[in-house]
This record gives sequence, structure tokens and C-alpha cells, in this order.
Amino acid sequence: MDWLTTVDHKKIGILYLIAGGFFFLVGGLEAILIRIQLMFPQKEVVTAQFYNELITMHGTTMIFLAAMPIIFALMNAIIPLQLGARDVAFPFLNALGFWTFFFGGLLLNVSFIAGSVPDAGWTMYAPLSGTQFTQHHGTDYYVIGLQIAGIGTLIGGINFLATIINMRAPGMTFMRMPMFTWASFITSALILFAFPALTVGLAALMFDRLFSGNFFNPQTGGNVVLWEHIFWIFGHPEVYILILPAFGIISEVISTFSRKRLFGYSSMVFATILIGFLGFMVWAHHMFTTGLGPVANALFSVATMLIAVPTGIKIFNWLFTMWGGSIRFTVANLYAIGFVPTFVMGGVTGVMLSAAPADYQYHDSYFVVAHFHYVIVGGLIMGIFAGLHYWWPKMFGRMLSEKLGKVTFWIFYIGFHLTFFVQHFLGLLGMQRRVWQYLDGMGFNNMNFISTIGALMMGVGTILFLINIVITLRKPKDCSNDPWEDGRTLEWTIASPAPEYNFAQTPLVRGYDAWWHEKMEGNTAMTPVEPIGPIHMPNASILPFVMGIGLFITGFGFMYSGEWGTLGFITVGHAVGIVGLLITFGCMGLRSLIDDHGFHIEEDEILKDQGVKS
Ligand code: HEM
Ligand SMILES: [Cu+2]
Repeated sequence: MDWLTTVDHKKIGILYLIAGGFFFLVGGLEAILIRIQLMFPQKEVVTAQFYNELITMHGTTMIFLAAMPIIFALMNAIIPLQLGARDVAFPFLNALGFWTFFFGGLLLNVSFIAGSVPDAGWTMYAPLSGTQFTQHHGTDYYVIGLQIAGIGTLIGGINFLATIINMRAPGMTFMRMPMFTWASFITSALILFAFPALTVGLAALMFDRLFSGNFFNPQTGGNVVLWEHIFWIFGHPEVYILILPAFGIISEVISTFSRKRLFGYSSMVFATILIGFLGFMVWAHHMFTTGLGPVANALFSVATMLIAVPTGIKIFNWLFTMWGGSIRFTVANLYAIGFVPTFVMGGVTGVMLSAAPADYQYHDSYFVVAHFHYVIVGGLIMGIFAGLHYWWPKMFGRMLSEKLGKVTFWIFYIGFHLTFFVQHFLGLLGMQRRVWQYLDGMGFNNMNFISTIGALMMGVGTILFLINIVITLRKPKDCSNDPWEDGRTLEWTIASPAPEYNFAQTPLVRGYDAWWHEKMEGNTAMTPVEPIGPIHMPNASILPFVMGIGLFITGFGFMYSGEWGTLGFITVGHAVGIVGLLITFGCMGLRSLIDDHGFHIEEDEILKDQGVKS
């Protein structure tokens, strides 16, 4: 019950981690089924229809329901601590964001039980996703499930923006903010601008499907390229929404375990902002082959190539941070160091793809699949693993096993490169993307086999990681405040895991890497800016959870409005949908009518906690 009503950002972080981790397993299982189907030529392990469902749900799940939430998990758990804040700006909204994401994701996956699974690809290109070609409810699940989940993401992004702008501890100027928080700040801004485009696109597609609109159907005057524009003006920034926090994590981990200040901090900040900006200028590189014309293609080519500049700045700064540092090869740092060359490869193939004439060859081949997995798995997932190992003690008070972690890292890392390296060549040889079978004798056999073995190794790595978690959960919570001993930022100044109120006394920040700064001056704690006194906390609430359920019911109702018969003057489906909306709006009403002033944690209670060293 505590978990259903919590508004504590640390607990919400854990909820995001559990839900995101669960969807990661689902998405991973789908991936392994895909690879098993492609292990040998012309086999039918899964049917063609189920294969389409698998690739669609794999992509959608991994991006929206696994990667994003796990990033949100770390952002929730760590940002307020790095800022020296006691909470996020809007704790209630934070919970609401989690529950809408969760129920949206659940709705998407209920499609498996309902027997009509999205199958038009995670990009849902029209007209394939329209009613002419997808008569079952697959696309409806996608449209409505993602719409609900997207509300959660948007809420989360706004919340982080407000938190970072308003809740920094005294002295924490923007140019003293840790890189992870900076990256999350830019990511949140990207969410604010990109997700509304998705919202609009999904709404338009919903109108096409459920209410006979004609945005995208050429037969009725619609335009399919319109969908591509809307999708990618969201979709391209989305990949930066995912990768920027990973960049932030890598910066923290590499600098901590090189025991050095991050090289070129201000150029890192500038590069992050620039990548964020350029991320919006390049969406049409996904559409070179749609016939935009040479001028548009040339401009988007050049704009895309430009992104390599700030990205290169980051790569060199990481290398220079390690240069001359006393590097510790902890598991977190292995992932971070492994990230660098892997991501460089993903970037290089990206620049190759950005040359429009070349893209005519690569487009929709396995080369593209190799490219984006190098950046998303080799970049983002490695970043997530680095971050999880690094902050696990802060989140749970226990250290993950380093020994098992190293074994896991190598199995996962080798498995990853086996899986995706050969796919570049499969693509260059002409193997198309999203194919269910390939012919024997095309020269594809061996590489597909290797790729599948690699994928199975990544599966083993993931299971080892789960085992590590289980072993760790049984250890006592005995981590010190700064278990790596080389912590640089504010989260390492308080107990692990942090007490409910984070900081008994708000710290005074006197420089970049605030905690390192104090340590170098011989201090054993931050200077507080206030005496110990009662701390104001928000009340827990069940409303966000109920609102999520309300939207879930609504989605169902409208989706099946054509099938469940009628009830007087409206269909049963519409009635169900309206009931769901009433639940959600009712909760909103309650929230605005009932005064909720929160409560205080009193002084003596804070003094009793061991977290306080006064
Ligand atoms: C230097 C940076 C990058 C460049 C120049 C670049 C360039 C490109 C280009 C031109 C395409 C279109 C290929 C085609 O469909 O023919 C593409 C696809 C893709 N890229 Fe990148 N990219 C870069 C970084 C990233 C990052 C950081 C991510 C994710 C974290 C990413 C994820 C993807 C995905 C998911 C696709 C395929 C989308 C789909 O059609 O399903 N890229 N990239
Ligand atoms: Cu792109």
C-alpha cells in the first residue's frame, strides 16, 4: 500500500526501476524470439504475423517502456540528491507520471492477451497503420497505450525542469551543477518540445482509426508523409532524450573513478545544449528516401553531420578525463569505458547514414539496425548499467557484487558486439530490415547465426545481473555515505539510502564537485546553511494510482466502442470510456478541492537518525 501511494521521489525511482526492468525483460524476450527466428534461413519458428508483432512490440517496449523509465528511475533517485534538494518540485505529479506511464504500458501489453497486437512497426507508418491495412485493434493499442504513457513522460519532464530550475541548494549555480543533472535538464527540455508532437500524431492517427478521420489516408486526401514528419520530429529528439542522460552518467562515473575533475566541464555543458538543439533540426534524415528533393536532403544531411562535432567534443573530454587519472576498474567504470568506443562506432555509422545518397543504399537494411543498436544498446543500455552499479548503494544501501558484475559485463559486452557488429555487413550485403525469413545461399547464414549467439549471450548477461540483484538484496544495508570513497557530488554526503527528507540541513555549495571540494579542504561534511529544524513533507496519496486506472479503463472503452453493442443512445464502449474519464477527472476534482498541507518531520526525529552528523 505504501508503494501505491508514495510521493517520495526515491521510492518512485525504485518503482520506475522495477516497472522498467520488467518491461526490459519482456522486450528482451521478444528480441531473443526474433533472433531465434532468424538463426537459420527459411525456418518458421514463429509465424510471419507473430514476427511482425514481435518486432513492433520489441521496439516500442524497449524505447518507451524500458529505456525511458529506467532513465527516469535514475533521474528520480539522483537529481534531487545532486541538487541538495529535499524532493522534486511536484511530488504528487511525480507519482501521477509514474502511474500513467505504468498503466499505458500495461494497456499496450494487454494486447497480447486480447489477441490483437500492434504489428505495423514501432514507427507505425501510415498507411500500414491505417484501417485499410490494419483492421484489428493492434494499432489502437499502440495509439492509446502510448498516449497514456506519454502523459507520464511529459509530466515527468516538466517536473524535472521545475526541480532543476528552482530547487538547487544555495551556491549551486548552473555552472556548478553535476553533469548528470545537466544532461537530465536538457533531456527534460527535449521532452517538453518533442512529446507534444507525438501526442498530436497519436491523436490524429486515433481520429483516422476510431472516428473516420483522414489525416494519413491518401485515398481520402490524407498524406502519409505527414505521419513521417510528425513521427520523426518527435522520434529523432527522442533518441537524444535517451542518450543525453547516458552521457551524463558516463561523465560522472569516468570522473569519479579517474579521481579527477571532469575535463572541459563547460564545453561538456555547451556540447549538451548544442546536441539538444541540433537534435530538433535533423529529423528528416529518417526520410531521405521519401522524395523530399535534393535541397531538403542536402540540408538535413549537413545538419545531421554537424551533430558529430559536439559529440566528438564529449568523447575527447572523457578520454582527457581518464588521461593521467588514477583509474579504478569498478564494474560501473568498465561499463563507462566500454561505452566510449562502442558509442563512437554508432556515431560513425550515423554519419555514414547521414549522407543522403549513401542512405539510399543503406536505408531499411540491417546496416540501420546495426547503427541504432550500437547507439541505443552500446550507448544507452551500457550507460544505464554503469549508472545502476554506480548508484545502487545510494538507492538501496548495498553494493552489487563486483566479482559477479565483472563476469556479467564481459558476457554482455562480448555478446553485444557479436550480435550487432556483423549486422553492418549483413546490411551492406543487402539483407533487408524487418524480414521474417531470408533465403539460403545469399551469404547471410553464418552472420545471422553469430548474431543469434550474441543475443543469447546478452540474455545470459541480463540473467546474471538479476542474480546479482537477488544476492545483493539479501546483504545487510551497511553502506557508508560515500561507499566508493571517491564521490564528488552531493548525493555522497548523506546516508545510503537517503533518509526520507534527504538532507537534514540544506548544504552550502562552494564549487563544482561540491563534495570533492570540501574533502580537499579537509572537511568531513558539508557546511549547512540552516539550523536543524522541522522539515515539511508532502502527504502520500492514492489519487495518482486511481487516475492511472481511470485512463486505462477509458482506453479500453473507446477502443472497443464498435463491438460491445449499444446501451440506449450510446455504445457500451463509449459508456465504459466515459466512466473511466469520470474516475480520472473526479480524482482531479478531489485533488483541487481537498486542502492538503502535508506534514512535518520534527527536530528530535531528525536528530535520532544517524544520517545527521552535527
Ligand atoms: C552522431 C550521431 C548520429 C547520427 C549522425 C545519426 C544518423 C542517423 C540516420 C541518418 C538514420 C536514418 C537511417 C535510415 O533509416 O536510413 C538514423 C537512424 C536511427 N538512429 Fe541515429 N544517428 C546518430 C545518433 C543516434 C543516437 C544517439 C541514437 C539513439 C540513442 C540513434 C538512434 C537511431 C535509431 C533508433 C534509428 C532508426 C530509426 C528507425 O527507423 O527505426 N542515433 N540515425
Ligand atoms: Cu535520427
